[in-house]
Amino acid sequence: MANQLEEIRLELENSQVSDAEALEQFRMRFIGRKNVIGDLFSAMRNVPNEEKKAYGQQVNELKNLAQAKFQEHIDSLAAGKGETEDHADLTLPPLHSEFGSIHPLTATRQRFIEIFERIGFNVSSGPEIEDDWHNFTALNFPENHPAREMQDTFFIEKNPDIALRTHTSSVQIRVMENEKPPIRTLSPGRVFRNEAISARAHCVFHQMEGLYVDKGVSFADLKQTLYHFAKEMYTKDTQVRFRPSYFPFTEPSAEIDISCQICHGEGCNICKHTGWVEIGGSGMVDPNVLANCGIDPEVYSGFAFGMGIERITMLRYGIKDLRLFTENDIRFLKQFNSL
Ligand code: 2NM
Repeated sequence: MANQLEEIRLELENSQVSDAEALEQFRMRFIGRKNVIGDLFSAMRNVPNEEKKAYGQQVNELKNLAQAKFQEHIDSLAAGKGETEDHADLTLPPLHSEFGSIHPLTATRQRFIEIFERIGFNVSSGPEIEDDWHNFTALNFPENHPAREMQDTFFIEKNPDIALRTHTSSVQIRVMENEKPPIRTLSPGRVFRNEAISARAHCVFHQMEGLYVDKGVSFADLKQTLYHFAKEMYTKDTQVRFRPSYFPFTEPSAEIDISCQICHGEGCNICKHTGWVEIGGSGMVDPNVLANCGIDPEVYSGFAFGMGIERITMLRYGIKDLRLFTENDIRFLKQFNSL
């Protein structure tokens, strides 16, 4: 008896119906008058009294299963019909398809490039896995500089020194080694630093570096170029200020601040009530760096700058947490679908 119940259950589970005729056969065997499940109910009188209850329950379950399967077969035949016979129902609402959109970091990078291409810059790229020379030594980093430590840089091999680049200045070293001035180039790309992930830091982020080397390039050129950039990337009334700073690869060096885009100088959390926010660093390329790349510092001079694309984007759209860029939350991303 138990065997027979199990056999019918398997038959139902495995049943497949490919056309109307097969559906009718299924109906006759499991649903119609005088079906196999009805026979099982009739057989109840031969079941010992103490087993009747359990038996009845199992047969009932089979009856429900048969009904569910029958409906499933009807549905799948109906669905298939629309396709094979090509009778599209033009009254149905359209299938909703979501189009992807430009990621805000991509939009900022593209705008950055657009602004600088108009003043004669090209775009350069280079490897994300760098050697010590291009990432540190050519950039005038001293032998004992803390950035060369394992806790700041992801090394692939410590000796010979192969690491994930910590900035795209390494790309600009490659450009200076391979090309003659005038050089006007932008180097966008992923960079890697061994940092804990937070709202303000990530071990992978994107940089945009710029480099202009020619005869007679001065700090005035640096300032005017970055004024122009700030007004184009943000608004025409954006103010720029330079604060003295230090980098191994530039002399003199300056941090670049812009007037706060959130409060316009009124004072807010973003600018910590100073009215100014830092967008990057800059400076005149150190003569040692030019010489390291085979460019005569007695003839040529240059300026360079570096910015985090995440930071520029956060200020542009008022995004408060860096992690939003990599979480791929559609609710965040779809807000940029008009870019
Ligand atoms: C910065 C700040 C200041 C920079 C220097 C160079 C190179 F290759 F010419 F030496 N490229 N980028 C530079 C200068 C980068 O990032 C905060």
